[in-house]
Amino acid sequence: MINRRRFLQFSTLSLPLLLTKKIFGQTFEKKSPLQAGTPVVVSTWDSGIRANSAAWQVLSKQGRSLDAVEEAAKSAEDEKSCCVGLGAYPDRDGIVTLDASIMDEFANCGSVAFLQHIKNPISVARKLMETTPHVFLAGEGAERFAVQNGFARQPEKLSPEAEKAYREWLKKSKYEPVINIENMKKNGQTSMLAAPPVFDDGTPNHDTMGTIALDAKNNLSGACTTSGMAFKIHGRVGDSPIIGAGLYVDNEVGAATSSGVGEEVIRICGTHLIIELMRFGYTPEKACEEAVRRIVKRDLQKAKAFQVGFIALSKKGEVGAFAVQKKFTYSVTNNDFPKGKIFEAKSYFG
Ligand code: SD4
Repeated sequence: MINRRRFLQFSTLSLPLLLTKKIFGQTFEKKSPLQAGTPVVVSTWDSGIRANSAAWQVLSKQGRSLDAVEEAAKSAEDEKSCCVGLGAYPDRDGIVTLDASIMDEFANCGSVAFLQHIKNPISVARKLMETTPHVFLAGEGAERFAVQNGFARQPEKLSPEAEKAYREWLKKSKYEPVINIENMKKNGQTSMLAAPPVFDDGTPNHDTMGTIALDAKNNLSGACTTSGMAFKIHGRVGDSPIIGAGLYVDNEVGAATSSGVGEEVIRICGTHLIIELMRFGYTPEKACEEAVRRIVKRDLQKAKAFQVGFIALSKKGEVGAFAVQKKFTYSVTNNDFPKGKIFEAKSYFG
């Protein structure tokens, strides 16, 4: 529902007419900003505003985008949430397994998947990228690599919130991915698996954190970190640690990342597709839209019941996003909005 129109100065270059709307009690820009300039950081979801602020500490001091996106991901991993880090919801066996990936301006990349007991998977991914010839480690080998490189092995223990959600899930043991899990209750919806937007102690919740950034030297990087789909089959890996699916960066073109049902993103090599479309002239938003259309086209009926959202950033500092369903939000922080600003992506349905 559009409730007002106004001009918004997003950059020194453009004064686009933007439509705003109110959801979850907050005002979101409905149309993507066209030009966010340099430096800029963009993260998935409204909770991305906190990840962005960690990244902005680096970017605002002329720091490197790679350091910025790692800080953003770490800040999400350190917070309590349903969907990132060791406090997140477990798989169907009650075990938390984590996926993360990182990519820099030289197309160096590092990923870890199905990693247990380690607090900051994103830093393990970076370590792998910077100190070995490999790009992807999984499971026990990834854990061993982390410990050998000084990462502390944490005890296996669910957070109280995850324990509660898991016990609830065990009553039916049904795999039921939830659209916009982070924002469900804000939206008046309920589900057995709905994560609270705010935990009992006041900590705000958040979903998978994908972050892309362009630094003052005009270099792009990206990071993505998640516990994957709650109550997944033990060993399941989603799109987030797969380069070209949940994250892709090409320093000549742009960077993109995703959130939502990873299987759908993997099938179309989502973020690689977006970057290739941008290479041939699509704006970030149009490229994200085309990726969403490919997903939806494969199975229209099925697509009505899941969410996938993409965000993309061009080498010129243009920002765009698109999602299958409504209410996919993302956060942008730049010199115009040093405290960050939340936008709602356009979507295929709604
Ligand atoms: C996955 N894409 O593991 C992740 C999960 C996610 O919102 O983004 N949830 O498939």
